Amino acid sequence: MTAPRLSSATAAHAHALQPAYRRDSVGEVVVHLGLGAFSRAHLAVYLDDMLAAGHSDLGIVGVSLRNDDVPTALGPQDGLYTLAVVSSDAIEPRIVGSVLRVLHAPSHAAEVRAALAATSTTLVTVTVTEKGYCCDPADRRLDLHHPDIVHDLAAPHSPRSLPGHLVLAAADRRATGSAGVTVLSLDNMPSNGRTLRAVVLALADGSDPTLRPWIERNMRFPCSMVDRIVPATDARFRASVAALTGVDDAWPVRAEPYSQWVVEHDWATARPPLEQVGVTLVDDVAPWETLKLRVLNGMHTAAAHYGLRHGLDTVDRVVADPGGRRLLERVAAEVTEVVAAPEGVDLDGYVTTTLGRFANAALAHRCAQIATDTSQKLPQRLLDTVRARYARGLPVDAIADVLALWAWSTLGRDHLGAPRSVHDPLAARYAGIAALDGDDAAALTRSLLGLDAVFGDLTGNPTITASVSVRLAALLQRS
Ligand code: CS2
Repeated sequence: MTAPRLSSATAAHAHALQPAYRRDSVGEVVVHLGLGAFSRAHLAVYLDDMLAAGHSDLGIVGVSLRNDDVPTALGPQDGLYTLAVVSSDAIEPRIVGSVLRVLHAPSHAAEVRAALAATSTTLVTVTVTEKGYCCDPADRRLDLHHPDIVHDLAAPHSPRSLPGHLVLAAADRRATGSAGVTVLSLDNMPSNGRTLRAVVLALADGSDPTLRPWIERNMRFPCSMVDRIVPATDARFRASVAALTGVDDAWPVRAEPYSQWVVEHDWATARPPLEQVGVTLVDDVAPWETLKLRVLNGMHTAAAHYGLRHGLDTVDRVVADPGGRRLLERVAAEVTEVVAAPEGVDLDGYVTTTLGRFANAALAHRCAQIATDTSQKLPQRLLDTVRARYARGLPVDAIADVLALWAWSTLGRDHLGAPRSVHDPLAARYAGIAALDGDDAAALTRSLLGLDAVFGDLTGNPTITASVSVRLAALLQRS
């Protein structure tokens, strides 16, 4: 017999932890933009815990800005989905109920606009990944030539971009006298809130300059640091969740047991007591985010490209490989030498815990997933450490190895030399560079490290270029 599809009617039959509250008495107060797996395994779970703790005013309207695959999967399930927390010895399924409604922005434009403008909406949360901010990764300023920004400047009432939706929300809220709103980014970028505020203000200046003072007065953009490893869902995992719970979920998500969220105090309205569900509230998130981006995400990007080069498809396999583990430890050492630990954090312990999390084989976290969009990730994950080291006259060795591995990855080959697709906003640039420079390591390195949107003030830096070139030559020789 096939398992029944998950929905409000069937959820109670699932062999899984159930929402510990009545969903029909929960109010829609949060609009979440970008309903990917990460937000469903992180934000929505913290809010599910808040709802269970009796804070019934934190229901989520989930919005997918581009693809309709999540709304298509979760719509018939009344927004319900299964989170499976996986470790080497256990898999713990839980039905998450905090997402009350699921919308696809291009096909539900009026509903999305209404939800963002509603007085009852006091919190807008965001996970759209780095490229959704429509800025150059190096300087994080709004790219006015970005096709979605060009579109949104011309047609501000039918936005496509994240900043476009927020500028329209500001205009609508000003027009209707709606109260202020907190816009909380959960994306893996430095100063994510400040970056978001800057792109929203820059777009507003281009479409309706009178909005700026309203936004400055009524919208707050606290920064936050998020941490939980959430690999993409595949068909096998979906089948194993159905077998375990007895209910078919079109898009369950899996995550490691570890979860962390550090959020700044600066809210437009009364802040819900998130500390009750394990959120750390701080005045300044910077030390937390710097540590996490440079150590954890830096090692992740290193693992991803090492894995691609050596035919190791998942992060746990890289950690189990002596050369892979050594590279990650060397990267961590280069970072921790020049990073300040947040109060109460022991750097060595942080690195050890992180490597232990990477070793979780039950996650099957694919290197190819982490290597996606590396051009958007390099500045904050690795290049800021290069800058910090150069500023102190320290050399860069392990990170040069990683940059060489990334340079090799841009060629779009697998470890056996077969073609491999590269998923990155700069994929076409990479292909152009490869076509021109062939396998000439020095020329390739010059071209790739000449990408100023990525390398900023390190563009063409002779020291790092020389280090990477030598290493890339060795990688190409062994191809
Ligand atoms: C990963 C992150 O895909 C990636 O780039 O490095 O998504 C990572 O799993 C999270 O930041 C962990 O908190």
